[in-house]
Amino acid sequence: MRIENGDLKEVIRKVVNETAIVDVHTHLFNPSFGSLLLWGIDELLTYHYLVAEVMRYLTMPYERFWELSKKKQADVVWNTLFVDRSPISESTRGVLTVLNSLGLDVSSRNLESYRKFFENQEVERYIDSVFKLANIKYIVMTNDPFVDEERKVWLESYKDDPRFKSALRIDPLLNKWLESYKKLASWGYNVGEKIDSKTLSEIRNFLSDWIERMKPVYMAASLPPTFHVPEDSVRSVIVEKAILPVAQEHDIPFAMMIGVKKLTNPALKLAGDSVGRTDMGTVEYLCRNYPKNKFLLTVLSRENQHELVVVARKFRNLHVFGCWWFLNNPSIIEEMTNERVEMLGLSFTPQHSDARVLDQLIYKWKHSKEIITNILAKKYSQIVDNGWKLSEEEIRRDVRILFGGEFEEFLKRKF
Ligand code: HDL
Ligand code: ZN
Repeated sequence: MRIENGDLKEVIRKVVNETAIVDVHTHLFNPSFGSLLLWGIDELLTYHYLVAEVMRYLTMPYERFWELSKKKQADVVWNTLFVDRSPISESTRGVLTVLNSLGLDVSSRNLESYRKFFENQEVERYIDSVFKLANIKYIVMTNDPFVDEERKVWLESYKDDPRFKSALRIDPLLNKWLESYKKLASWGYNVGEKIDSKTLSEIRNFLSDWIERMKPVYMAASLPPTFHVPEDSVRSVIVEKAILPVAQEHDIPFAMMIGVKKLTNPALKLAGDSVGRTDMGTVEYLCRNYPKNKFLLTVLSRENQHELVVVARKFRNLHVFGCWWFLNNPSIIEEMTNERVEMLGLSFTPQHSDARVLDQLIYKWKHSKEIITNILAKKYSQIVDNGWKLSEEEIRRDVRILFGGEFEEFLKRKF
């Protein structure tokens, strides 16, 4: 059915809302991980984004906040950011979007009534209703074998859930080698501090063992702005001599998440990380010198985004995804998604939720889908104005591509 310009935006909005989403990066866990899966109002209110925001108004020592119970921390956030001031930041607005989407009375501002609602939820059924509300096909978890509590589940009680695919996360291997090699040794890998051929071969065995166990969609690491390859560093050698050969052998991408300045303010804990601009020359070097490897990439600094898109145009083994973390705000999502469509067409994945709390899937996707709808409406109307005839089916095809289709095609491609 041909669409006239007048109906275009409504058709796009409908298609965007009806297209099931592949969420390529989250910190959610399937039910077999128990309490590692966070959900409910007190987790929403104590999300580290909101902790950073609430601390700006408080003089209490950071330690005192951390000593409070989760519920008391949530009370402080609610009173400071929602009652004493209007919740117009992206993360506070997000909490309201969740409550409203769940059919709760946001105008009541009655935190206890919201708590009652969540207390009455049963986690498995609640997962179903959140996935349905957000229209999620499946999410990709962040699975770190260096986290004791998580490793225990993988080794003893993991149960597969097709809605929760895994990603092997290896930050400690790359960023904390002096601690990690001791852990690898304690797990029976014959590694030493020195990165010699024996240690590299054992690191490859460690990665292969966990790939066999987790069946991950990709291997991932968050990396500092100073991430450089090649360089005379442990990290650079492990990337080139262990991660890339194993990734190619198992035909999975290496997902680089670059630009995090860890613990700029350590007292804020998870909320204490900051951002720095990175040198995209490393990405060019890796994509050029490892043409048979596949790379997923998201970069944290807004100042890197234009060059990120240009680099993606140069390398078909590079797939760009998401508006990550400090970029996941309407004003920047709009800028980034426009330049990505303008230079990459549909060959990228515009968004991931990065959800740490299950219910965040609802708001992170609702907010982004509004922006993506507006951008697509503008881009399609420009070609319709040139006489291009467009059908609803073609829009449905294109949105499927953006919401995970191209990502899945990229995973299948052999270079
Ligand atoms: O390293 C990452 O995956 C980041 O997303 C961090 O987890 C960060 O704390 C975060 O949650 N950002 O949204
Ligand atoms: Zn993340």
